[in-house]
Amino acid sequence: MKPKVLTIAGSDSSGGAGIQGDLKTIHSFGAYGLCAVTAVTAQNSKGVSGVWPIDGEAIYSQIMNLFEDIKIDAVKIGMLGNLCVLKGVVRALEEIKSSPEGLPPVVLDPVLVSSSGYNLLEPEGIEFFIKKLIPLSTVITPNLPEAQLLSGELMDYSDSVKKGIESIFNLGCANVILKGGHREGKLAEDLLYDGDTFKSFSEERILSKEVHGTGCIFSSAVAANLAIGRSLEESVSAAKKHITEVIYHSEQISREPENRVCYGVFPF
Ligand code: PXL
Repeated sequence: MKPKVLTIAGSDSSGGAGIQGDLKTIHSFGAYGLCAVTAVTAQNSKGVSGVWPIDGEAIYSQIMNLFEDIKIDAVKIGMLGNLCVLKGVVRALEEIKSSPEGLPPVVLDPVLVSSSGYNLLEPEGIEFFIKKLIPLSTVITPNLPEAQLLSGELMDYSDSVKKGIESIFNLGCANVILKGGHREGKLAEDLLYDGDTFKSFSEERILSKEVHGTGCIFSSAVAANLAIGRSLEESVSAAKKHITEVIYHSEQISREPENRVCYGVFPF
C-alpha cells in the first residue's frame, strides 16, 4: 500500500504552489496525497489578487474525516489564511495527538506572506501560530524572511543565522530547517538543526529563474519522504535534490514573454 500524505494548505489557481504543487510532489515520490483546503486564492503568474479562507469548522471536519478513516503517514501544513482556520487545524491536530494512534510527523511550512507581498496568514494569527502550532510540529521549514520574523533576529551573518535558528527551535519545534534560497552564495545551503547539531545540505544555486511554489514543493517533498519511512536527514537531502531538479526543469506558463516567473513542470 502506498504511504499517505495529508497536505493542509490553500488552493493556488495557477497550479504551482499550495495544494496543487503539494499533490504533484507527493505523487512524484510514489506516495498517495490527501488534502484539507484552508483557503481559495485567485492568482496567476503575476501574483495573488484575492484570498478567501474557509470556515474553521470546515477545515476541522476535513482533517477529522480523513484521520477517522485512513492511516496517514505524514502531514504537511502550508498556508492557513486566518486565525479561525488556524484554530480549526490546531483543534484537530491536538485531538489526533491525544488519540491512541497519535500524530504522524508534521512538516510545518510557515507561509506568512506570498512572494508578491500578499498576507497568507492574517497578522492576528501569528501569536497563536507560534504558541500552538509550532509545538505540534516535527519540523518547521522557514526561508530567511520567515525565520527573521519568527526569531526576531536579523540573521545576516553566520553567527546570527545559527542564533536565529536556535531561537526558532526554542519555540517548541523538534527540528528546524532554514532554507537557503533567500541567502547569499554560489551554493544554496539549507541548515537542519535538531537541538544538538547543525547539518548542512548544499546544491548548486540556479540563478536565472524565479520559480513559484518552491517552499510548498520542498516541504511536501520532506513530508512524502518521511511517509515513505526515510529519516529526517535523508528526507531533507531528497527534498533538496528534488527542488533543485524542479527549478532546473521549470517553464514559464504565462503567454506574456516578459513575465519571467517559472513553474515546476514535473517531468519525473
Ligand atoms: O508559496 C506560498 C504559497 C502557499 N500557498 C498558496 C499560495 C502561495 C503563494 O502564492 O498561493 C496557496
